[in-house]
Amino acid sequence: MSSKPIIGISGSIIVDGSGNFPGYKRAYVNNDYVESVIRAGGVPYILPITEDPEIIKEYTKTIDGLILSGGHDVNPLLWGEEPKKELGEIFPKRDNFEFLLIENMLEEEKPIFGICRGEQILNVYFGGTLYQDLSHKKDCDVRHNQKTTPSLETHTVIIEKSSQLYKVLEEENILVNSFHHMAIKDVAPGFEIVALSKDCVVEAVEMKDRNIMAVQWHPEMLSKTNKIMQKLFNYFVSISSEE
Ligand SMILES: [Mn+2]
Repeated sequence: MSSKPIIGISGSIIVDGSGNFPGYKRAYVNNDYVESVIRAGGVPYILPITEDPEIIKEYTKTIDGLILSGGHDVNPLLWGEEPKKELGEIFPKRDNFEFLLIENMLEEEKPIFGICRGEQILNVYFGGTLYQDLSHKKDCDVRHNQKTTPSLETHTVIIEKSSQLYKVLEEENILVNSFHHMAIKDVAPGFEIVALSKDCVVEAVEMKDRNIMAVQWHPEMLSKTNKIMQKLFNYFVSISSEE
């Protein structure tokens, strides 16, 4: 292994709305993921979407750790629910890609860090369910889709003191940004809920024996100015280099 661990970041596809190639598909990740990994001493690799199992196997052999990035809603058919009216845009090809990535990372026994959609897809992969929209959750009255300024912390998260997350952040109460309308409903077997918002939305889970952690907010959008959030990437890069 190289001296700097290679961190794969699951990619997405954006359709170019303007310029010379309107309607053209581009493979991408938000650059904040790239910068957070570099600041942590890792080498970021963007993993373009494919459903070819051979290519995905090569991805996971090459990388030392995987970040599952944010994005589309997860297809509710994956946990046996019909789509409800409030469901946002889904991208089943990406769900399939990320399921295969997770499966191969588990085989390789390498760490995974899920962010936002990344937390949701991990929970569904391991047999949990999601709220298709937070309006379906009783007593949910915190704004979890803040609409503005990605780098602004808007709601409180309370962290379980016995968790790995607490060891990493060394804080019991943190402020996070929030750009989600889905959230974990039934947590998957093997996952521990380690952080909640004040209206009891699951904000972080972990599976310690498998080096999997996931958060519902977007630390990569905060980490440039917020030292606590950068610690998540520093920790993840450090465990990715341990094998
Ligand atoms: Mn939230």
